[in-house]
Amino acid sequence: MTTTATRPAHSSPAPKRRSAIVDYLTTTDHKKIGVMYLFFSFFAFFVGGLLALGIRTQLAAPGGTIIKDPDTYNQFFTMHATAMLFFFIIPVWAGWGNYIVPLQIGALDMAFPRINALSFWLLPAGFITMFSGYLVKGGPAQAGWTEYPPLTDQRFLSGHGTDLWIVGLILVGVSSTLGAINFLVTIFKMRAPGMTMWRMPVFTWNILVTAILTLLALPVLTAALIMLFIDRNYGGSFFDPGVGGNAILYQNLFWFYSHPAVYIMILPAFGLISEVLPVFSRKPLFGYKAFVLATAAIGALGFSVWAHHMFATGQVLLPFFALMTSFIAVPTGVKFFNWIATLWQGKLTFETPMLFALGFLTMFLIGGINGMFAAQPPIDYAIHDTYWIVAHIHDVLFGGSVFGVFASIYYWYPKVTGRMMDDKLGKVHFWITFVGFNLAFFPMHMLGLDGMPRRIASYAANPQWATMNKISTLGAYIIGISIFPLNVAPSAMAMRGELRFPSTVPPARSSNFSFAVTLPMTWPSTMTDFARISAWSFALVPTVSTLSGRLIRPSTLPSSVRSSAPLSSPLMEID
Ligand code: HEM
Ligand SMILES: [Cu+2]
Repeated sequence: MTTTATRPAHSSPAPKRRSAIVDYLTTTDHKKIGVMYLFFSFFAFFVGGLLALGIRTQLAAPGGTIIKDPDTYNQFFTMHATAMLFFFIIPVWAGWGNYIVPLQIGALDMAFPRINALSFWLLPAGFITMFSGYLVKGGPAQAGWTEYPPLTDQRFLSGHGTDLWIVGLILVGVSSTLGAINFLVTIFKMRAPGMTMWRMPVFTWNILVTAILTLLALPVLTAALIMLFIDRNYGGSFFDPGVGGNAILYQNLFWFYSHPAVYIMILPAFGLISEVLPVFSRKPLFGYKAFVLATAAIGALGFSVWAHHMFATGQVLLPFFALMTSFIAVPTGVKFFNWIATLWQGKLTFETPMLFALGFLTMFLIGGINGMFAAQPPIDYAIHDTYWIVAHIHDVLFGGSVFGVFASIYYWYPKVTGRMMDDKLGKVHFWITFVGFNLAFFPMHMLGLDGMPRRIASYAANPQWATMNKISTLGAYIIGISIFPLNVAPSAMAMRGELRFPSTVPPARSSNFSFAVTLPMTWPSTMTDFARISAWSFALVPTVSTLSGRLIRPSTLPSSVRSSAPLSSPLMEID
């Protein structure tokens, strides 16, 4: 690497006294932008969660309970999935990527800080656009998060909710594209001297592959959305077979993005889990290179399997897409071996991030296996559009991505705030979530096998369906309750005001360079301290010399680290 730019000590601007709000609204600092992404995505998680509880309440008993009009139900599951996928899971990882990647590679900030701020602000804009559908005649989008034509044809959905959904998603797409470019340039061009590609932490690697997927796949979705918009509003006929169009074309375009998008949602979680397991096993990650290559392989193969979502259309080459889908299990299996071998004979401790990481391993495994069933066309013909698919989606997205998100919150909270989250409450949070999750989603396998279709607002009085649905709804409420300890933990800690530096907390055992820099972004008690946080993370560009136990010249560390971590040797070793 030839990045040699150093920052003259005097260039740090004299801190102006600004209110924290103004500071955040105008910031281009990757850490603050990262924090805003996190807050925004948890807000969307909350909205999506409320809609989920509405869905589950409705399905608690045959015939439906609260929603009288099926259109309202359709809007619920459409906006639930939309909030969860596009405004929670994808942005939450962009948030951590923003915060963590520059720190992990020793970059001063993201490559294009202002574009970075724009990427963030496009998200609330997209959210408001889509959800303003609730204010227009006919309500918001309601044809499912896939918005397939002909369901979305003007003849069936003439209100503007669908159009607002399309425009909102295009805004989100612009946000993701700009974000991906920013990550790529930052990672390729701004690594500290000595931070070769093969020394990059695994989380950064996963963000890199995610960014490549985004950049290659997203234009196809954008094209499909624009075509759909033209069909609906300007008399286009791309997808209308009645006038020479092709409805299946939309599905091809949609899934050409949306299958890779499932890796956009899960790869960062893979990266995070690979940071957490070594720390709480006291061992380095087993097979770093194999892990990175498997990530790349998943990314590449991810482009050849989109049509497994379309088996039942009868319009795709079944053996090819079934085979390619089964191939993806191979690099995914490699990762599982990496993780298990990392745990093997380690000195395991079970703090909250580790519990969520182990929850991830077990639940994502189930999601991988029930996905393999769906990948076999003869089986898929039977379970397509049943609750089996809903079980599968949630096993991978909730049991996988969301468990990863929770692990990341407990793991990196001290990095962001300088404080630990309450581990006892964290454990309570984990166990309630784990039990609620399995109650909510496991019965859906049985419902699916028993033929209960997804996307229905009510069902006939079938005793077995009724029982399974009751259990599932109970589980959903337990998940809802489990969120409380998570909310209580930060405030409880803030009140106790216990400030611990990363050198005394588990993350410091990470081989990870980012923990060499303390930047407690303390809040809420000391909101005004924001102004005092320097604009850039590193006082000088650090030098990195090995993969694990990275050696960093102490003179380059901020004084807060130097004073809190006694240095016995001229070089500080982090392992
Ligand atoms: C509180 C936890 C959750 C519960 C109880 C829940 C419940 C449900 C239910 C019952 C459906 C099926 C609706 C239907 O087909 O009629 C559904 C659909 C869906 N959910 Fe969730 N969900 C939860 C969390 C999540 C999360 C965290 C994600 C993603 C990160 C997610 C993504 C989806 C998707 C993509 C669909 C498919 C919607 C469609 O068929 O168009 N859900 N959810
Ligand atoms: Cu797929």
